[in-house]
Amino acid sequence: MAHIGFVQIGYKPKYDREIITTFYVEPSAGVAFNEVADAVAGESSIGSWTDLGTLKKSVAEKIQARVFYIDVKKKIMKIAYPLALFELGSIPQFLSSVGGNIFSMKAVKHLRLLDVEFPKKYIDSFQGPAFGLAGIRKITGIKKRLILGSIIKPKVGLNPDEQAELSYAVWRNGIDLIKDDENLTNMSFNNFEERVRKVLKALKKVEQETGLVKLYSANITAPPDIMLERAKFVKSQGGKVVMVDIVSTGLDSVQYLRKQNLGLIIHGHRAGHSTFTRYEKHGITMLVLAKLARLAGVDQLHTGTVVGKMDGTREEVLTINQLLQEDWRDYHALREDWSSIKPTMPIASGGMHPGLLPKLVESLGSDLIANFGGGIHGHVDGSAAGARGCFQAAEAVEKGIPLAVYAKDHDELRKALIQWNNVKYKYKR
Ligand code: CAP
Ligand code: MG
Repeated sequence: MAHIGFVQIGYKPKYDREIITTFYVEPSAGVAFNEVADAVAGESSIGSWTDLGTLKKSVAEKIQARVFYIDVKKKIMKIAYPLALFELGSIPQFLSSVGGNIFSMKAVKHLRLLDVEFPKKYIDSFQGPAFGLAGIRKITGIKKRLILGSIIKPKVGLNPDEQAELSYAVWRNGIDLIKDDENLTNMSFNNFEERVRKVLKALKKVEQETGLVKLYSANITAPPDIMLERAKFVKSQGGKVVMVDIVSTGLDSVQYLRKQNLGLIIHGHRAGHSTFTRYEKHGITMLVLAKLARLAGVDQLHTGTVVGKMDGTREEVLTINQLLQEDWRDYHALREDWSSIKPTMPIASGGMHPGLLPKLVESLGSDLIANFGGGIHGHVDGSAAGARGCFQAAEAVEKGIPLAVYAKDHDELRKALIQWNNVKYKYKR
């Protein structure tokens, strides 16, 4: 019976033929690091808890996973998985192996998939975004500046007429993109089709009046058959964007939607990702989720703000948005050159208000969408004024003028700065 050793320190990974993963791992009490490394690499590839008579050594040599790097002090290990272990073009199958049983093993106290690197052949088996960052800029005609978005608030509670009216006001006052909130789908008092029809009618009116291109990201989140019907409906009404809660639906539904080639921008909302990304010692990082979302076909993805209300460190968000480039092999996600796969546009959202814009741009640059919910609809003078306040803040940042100076003759910005002056989000974990 063949004994397969999955720890092979010194093995040279084949970046063109293997998927390379980086894990944080803490063994359970009484388990040695090498032992847990062996168990994780085995369980996520071809091994079991015992040697197998059914596993031929010649086969194992070709397709076994190999732990080729271990840092016991930092609790880090790297594993190389031959491509033969994976079904090309299938995110569910990928997750069933490197995101599967290994997280439940008793030998493992904590395990976290920190990063993954895919070879070209694997990347090429996915469609990726239909439009991506450059495509969105082309559609909107916004060449370089920040794209401004607004989530209509309250999340749920408005009817389609109210939502269309608010959308009109916000678009008319400088906002480029309106989106539904993550939990607004097809509600008893806000029917999906009626909402889409009315909001898109308002959109066309604003476009005619201003000559600008506006976007409406309609939340089509649902079981896949219904989601597809909704996407087709959006298309039939002249819509250009659909939003999917990618964790709630699963990335396979995103892939399915992308495969229909409907010519719609896919907006990825990540609600729920922290159920597995947030705990620093266990789970799968947002970086890995972002890479998978890009493969699946998400054109624009929520990745965090650093300065807003949602969790996410500066380094993490920069890494996902791919602005840290000291070592390309360690820092790549949304914008790395993935041959046929287009870059995904980051969306900064969550607790944003005009006063935070300079810091946001300082940290993350302006090649992204900045979204405001409460920061527009909570403005003392209402949503239209809130939109103007955000637009003025963006103008000031673009011109390099401090907000306090710009606010002197920009009333809505001045009021927003006073209103949210004390909102700092400085909570400690
Ligand atoms: C923001 C938001 C978004 C979060 C998601 C909300 O509204 O609509 O869903 O930004 O977080 O419901 O909180 P506010 P992330 O502007 O009113 O906060 O982008 O980090 O995934
Ligand atoms: Mg939301």
